Amino acid sequence: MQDASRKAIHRSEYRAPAYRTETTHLTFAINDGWTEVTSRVGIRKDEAQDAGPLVLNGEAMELVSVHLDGQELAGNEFQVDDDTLAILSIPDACEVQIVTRIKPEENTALEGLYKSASMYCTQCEAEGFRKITYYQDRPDVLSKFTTTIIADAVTYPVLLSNGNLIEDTEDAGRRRVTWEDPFPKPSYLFALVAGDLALMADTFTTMSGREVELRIYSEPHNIDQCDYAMGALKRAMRWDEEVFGREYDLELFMIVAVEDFNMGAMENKGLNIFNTSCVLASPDTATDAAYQRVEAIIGHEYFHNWSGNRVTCRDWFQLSLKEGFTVFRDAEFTSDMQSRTVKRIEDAAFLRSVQFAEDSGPLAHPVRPDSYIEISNFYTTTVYEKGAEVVGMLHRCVGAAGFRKGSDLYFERHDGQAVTTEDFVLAIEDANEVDLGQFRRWYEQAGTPVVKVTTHWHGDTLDLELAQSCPPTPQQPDKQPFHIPLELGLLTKDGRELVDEALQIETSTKFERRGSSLLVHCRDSVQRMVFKGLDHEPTLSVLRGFSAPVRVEYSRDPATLAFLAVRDSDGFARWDAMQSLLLAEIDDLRGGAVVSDLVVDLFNELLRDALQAVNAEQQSLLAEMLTLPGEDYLFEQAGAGVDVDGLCDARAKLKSTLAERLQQTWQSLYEANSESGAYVPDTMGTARRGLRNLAMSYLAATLPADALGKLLLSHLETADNLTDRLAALREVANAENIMDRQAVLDAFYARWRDASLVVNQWFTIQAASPVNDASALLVLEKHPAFDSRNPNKIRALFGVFGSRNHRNFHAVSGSGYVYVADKVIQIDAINPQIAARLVAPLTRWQRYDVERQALMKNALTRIMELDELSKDVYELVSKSL
Ligand code: B3K
Ligand code: ZN
Repeated sequence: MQDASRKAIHRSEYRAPAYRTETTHLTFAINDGWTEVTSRVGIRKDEAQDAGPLVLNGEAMELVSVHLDGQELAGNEFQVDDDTLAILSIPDACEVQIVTRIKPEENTALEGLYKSASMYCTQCEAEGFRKITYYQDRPDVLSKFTTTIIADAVTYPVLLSNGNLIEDTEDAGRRRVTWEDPFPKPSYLFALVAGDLALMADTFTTMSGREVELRIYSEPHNIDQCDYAMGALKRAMRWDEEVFGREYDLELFMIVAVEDFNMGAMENKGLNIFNTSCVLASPDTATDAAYQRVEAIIGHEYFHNWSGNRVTCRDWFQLSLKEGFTVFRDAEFTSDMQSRTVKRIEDAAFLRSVQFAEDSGPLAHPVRPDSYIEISNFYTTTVYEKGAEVVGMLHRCVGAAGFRKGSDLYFERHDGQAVTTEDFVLAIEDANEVDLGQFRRWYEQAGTPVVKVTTHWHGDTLDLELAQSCPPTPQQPDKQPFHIPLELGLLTKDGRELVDEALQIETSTKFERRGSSLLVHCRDSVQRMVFKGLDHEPTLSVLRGFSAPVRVEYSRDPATLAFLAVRDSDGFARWDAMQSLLLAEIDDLRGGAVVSDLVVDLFNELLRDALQAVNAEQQSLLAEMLTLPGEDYLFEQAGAGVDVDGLCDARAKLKSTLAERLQQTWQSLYEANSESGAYVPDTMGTARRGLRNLAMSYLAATLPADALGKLLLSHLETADNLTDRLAALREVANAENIMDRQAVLDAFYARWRDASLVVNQWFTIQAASPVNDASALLVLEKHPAFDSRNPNKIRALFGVFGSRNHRNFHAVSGSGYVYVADKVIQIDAINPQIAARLVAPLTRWQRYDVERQALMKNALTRIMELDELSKDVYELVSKSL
């Protein structure tokens, strides 16, 4: 790898393209072992630009010929290097034809055109199209595509591309089809699929009465697992009409499920391609969480048709323009389909444990990054999830109706354009006549802001001070104050919401009433509010609804937190109070304390509520509240010098004590939720299984080995769905002392060996088990079902070990770090994007003790010293060392 290709690209260097590619005609002749690609493009000079040569991007292919307006170019009329082809002299308007040959069968990076099982498919975002043909592979070049595919008619009866089918013929055993996409699009939205696929078809009538044909394709043995996705697609299409006024725009919408895929799914125009794990679902192969994920991702990719495809990104620094907005849209969709409160809790928990860690480490970057070496590394939780929080704050600031006005204006103004996050903010601003000047810092400044809350009670008055700060991040030592919308409430000791009553407030801070809360616009480093005329000191509830992606520093005694956990009217705030209480408790346990009666009593009270709860909303909220904070969140919260074993031990101690002291009640909860009819992945069934499996996991923390073995076996054997089976299998895998542990795991594999997605879960559970260290992983990776070329399998074993098996990844011997570094090196030679994902846990070395730091740095240095290192892994490792 030469240093040249490791050069950073800067946002400030953006220049509009000097040439437009107005039309693109592609012909793919697919043969065994090689594919010939003919690209015929209509090029026009942009008069406003200073045009030099026409520089096309292209990598890793054989160039056959170049024609300009029908004349073949001689070798001295163009220049080719490792990643470009430049045509030196170009008329103002012309047609360029380029013939290249590629080898999809040898493409293990799964970018461009590649083969997955028996089918050909593509992945072009962000820069995969340049592995198909020489092209202006950048998102601000929008072109109308016509695509012809020629392949063996028997082996590849299904030939798909974007848009509408306009030609379908057969000659001498070769099938030839042509697709035409009427909407101009950038190359990253191009897609092609060729295979022998089964089809599930349906229709959808749009809000204006047009009938759209819906098709989901998969390998034949999976087609009976596509009906849930089809239902979700129809719900998403209707929801986008109702909530955002967005109607689908082609006559056909297709989804194809593929086994080998680097991420979840891809929103190619009219032809979404999905990882099987994000589209297939049946009671035996998908958990409740997987059903929810299928619905969310089907929605996400569908919503991109407007937020991403009709209006796209000017350059890749604007990635959050489409991703942050679309994650916000899919979260709203899920909130409307499932439980809004639980979705908010799940999203906040994920952000806090994963994005906060990213934002406080060496790879921290703004939602709109300033530079990158490899753009694939910037498909991050900051760009996606924090980006969605930023859009959510805009929504909160202008309200639902104002936000809709803003998004309508955005889509109307920019339909068919490639734009920036600034254009998005401007549309919200213009539609609502608000000043979002300071708000824009959320796009510019990295790091998680801290809001320090101080209260002071005197006489009949509560003084409140909110002070914000933001720690330094790479290249950004000093931060300006953010515009933080902070939602708060005040509770009387009998649980009344004071905002509902006549409350005297003195402040120069802008705020507004929102239901039982105040929405306070914190814009200065310090904000003060004074609440007067109170007859006793109220309890302050801050960050209701997780109204901003910030850390709150506010020390409260356990009794106050317990009160909020039970009495707050905001479900998120109840859960959040519980989290704060449990974090403090775990910290005390680490220091040698015993579990407090207050926590045991609170659990007892919530357990009783869970036993009496009648609706799914209450049950699922209580299940969240009764779940202990995850180890990754404990590590993230611990700051520097994480005490890995101390935290894991303290958490385990808390769990076993709560299990033991409340064993009867857990048992009752288990039994009360055991009666159920046939499996339905609805909110009621999901909530009941959630409570029952939670109860089982607490029981597992206290039952003696033989009783536990019996419980788990019966749970496993009587289950009629994967959620329950995996809940039991996880406890089996985590239990060191169950006699037939290995036999149960083997039997599970033998039963489900043909269901690839279930086998992935079987690997995942073992890779995450605290019983399994790196040596156990070495055995697992030799299992015949493991495939080191399949991203789902790589994630299930290597990814999960590094990100979820904290005790063994961080083993003091260093064996976990050595193992993960070995895997990064192995996978980097096959698939750099996936290797870069695996290396992430090692890049956080600064957070651990000195001994572990040295071991982690050794592992990183060993990777860095490789001769052949992808720029994906190079960028992450070099930035973190
Ligand atoms: N836009 C794709 C992600 C592409 C990732 C490229 N490395 C899926 C999505 O976010 O919808
Ligand atoms: Zn997306």
